[in-house]
Amino acid sequence: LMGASNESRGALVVFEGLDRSGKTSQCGKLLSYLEGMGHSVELWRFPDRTTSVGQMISAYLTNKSQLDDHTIHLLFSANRWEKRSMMEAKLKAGTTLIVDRYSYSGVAFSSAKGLDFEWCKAPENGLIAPDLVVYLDIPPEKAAERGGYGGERYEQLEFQKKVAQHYKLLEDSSWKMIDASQCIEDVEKQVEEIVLEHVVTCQKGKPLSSLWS
Ligand code: DGP
Ligand code: NA
Ligand code: NA
Repeated sequence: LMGASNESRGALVVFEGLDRSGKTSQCGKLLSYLEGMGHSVELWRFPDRTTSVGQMISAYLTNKSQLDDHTIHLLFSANRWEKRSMMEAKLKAGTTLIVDRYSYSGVAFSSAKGLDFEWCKAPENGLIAPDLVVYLDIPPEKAAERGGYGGERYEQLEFQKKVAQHYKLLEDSSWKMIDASQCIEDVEKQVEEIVLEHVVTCQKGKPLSSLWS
């Protein structure tokens, strides 16, 4: 990418929220919306279970393996690091990335288990900072009512309540909170409005920055 212009880069748009907050469907809707407007856009997700690190994470989440809390934390982080250079290349080439979960999940879920908050943040240091974090805000009880959880390791109401508390400690100026207990169409409209502004700002040459900025 040497010599590539910083103009007209893609935006890094991250979705965060509790399990069953609607992230995955809203990411899909946003992808179609931006594609329909003629933007170059891709949908990514973390954990990316397709890599070898991702397969270890998947085995852990489905309770097929047991790992020390610190160990799994570092694997989730490694899974983001192994995609970092591709992420930078895509953004610099003008592709907007919609990312279903990122470092905020990493910190919120692990610190909810009792790991030290700053220790949890440290391995994320230097990953690309999102231009926008869309937080789909939903009371844990309401998320739990939505068609039930899938039975993975973290999908339990009491734990999700702790995750919600730790997420709130991570909110900064890049975050937009959306009331995700609204109907799916209202959430979709709000997401579209918020994201459009950011895509345009990045196309005007806003430089990339790093976590935790
Ligand atoms: P998902 O595929 O989005 O349903 O995520 C799987 C589960 O893993 C979900 O309960 C959230 C959790 N999770 C996602 N990213 C991280 C992370 O970086 N660290 C930890 N500890 N948990 C994560
Ligand atoms: Na899940
Ligand atoms: Na999801």
